[in-house]
Amino acid sequence: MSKVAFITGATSGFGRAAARKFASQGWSVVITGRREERLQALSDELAERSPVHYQVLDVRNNEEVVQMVQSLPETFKNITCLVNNAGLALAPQPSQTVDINDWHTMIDTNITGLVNVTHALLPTLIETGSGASIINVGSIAGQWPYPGSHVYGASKAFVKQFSYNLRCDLQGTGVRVTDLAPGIAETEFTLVRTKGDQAASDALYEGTRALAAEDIAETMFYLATLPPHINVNRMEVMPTDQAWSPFAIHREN
Ligand code: NDP
Ligand code: 8X3
Repeated sequence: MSKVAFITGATSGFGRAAARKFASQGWSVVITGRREERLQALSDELAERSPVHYQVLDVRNNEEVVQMVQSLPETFKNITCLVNNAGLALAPQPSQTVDINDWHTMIDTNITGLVNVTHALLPTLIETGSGASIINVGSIAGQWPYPGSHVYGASKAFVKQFSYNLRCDLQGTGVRVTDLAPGIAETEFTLVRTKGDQAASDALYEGTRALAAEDIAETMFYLATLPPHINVNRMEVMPTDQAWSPFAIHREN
């Protein structure tokens, strides 16, 4: 029987590219997200190559998550790789000007959603044991501060520490955990962050070579298929065109 990857946020960006990558390598894939028509289209595309199961899922809703995991079809129940990818940034403005609801949405999705799915899938991952992996999509924003990152970066710092802490508890089970932390990547991420400002999204990616969703999908597949005794704790991946800036100094006048 083929290995099964369970991917959250598979309707776009990294998640969709990951579904394509795993399916192309003969894995069965469980694809989830909130936009059903996109799941249906991806499912139709992938079904030609590999077994696929799709389910509309809002990761923020723990009841929905538990129910979905419990009702997985028999051939998709034994998960080898969880790609905890669903997430978003909102409100790239200074903290003092943001709508509190945007902060709550990021916490509910990037933190609560990620722990909901992890908790529901831990039993099957532990049952799989050696070779199983959890790939938590963090961000460079979880490591490096920048203006307008506020709760987004903090939520990704949570992903990093949660990943490390999970490793401690899972020692001896064979289940690996990685905090995969990408830098700038061209997906729908900035469109979501700016609430639909296509010009702002285009401007961000213009004239530089950002990571593509497929680059991160390759990395995910690499992590999931390393020999079972290897655990990459954290992998930070930036495009060559991205680096750090000097500290900002405020001056009077
Ligand atoms: P996209 O906006 O292209 O994809 C985000 C995915 O998350 C979509 O499939 C969306 O599906 C899903 N999602 C959002 N909210 C929910 C929810 N409540 N329940 C279920 N699914 C949800 O962005 P990316 O592919 O770039 O982002 C994927 C991950 O990568 C995120 O965690 C992001 O923080 C992280 N990241 C992105 C970087 C970048 O520069 N692009 C860099 C570093 C990290 P739907 O709307 O259908 O529910
Ligand atoms: C997304 C990458 O640099 O916009 O996590 O924070 S960045």
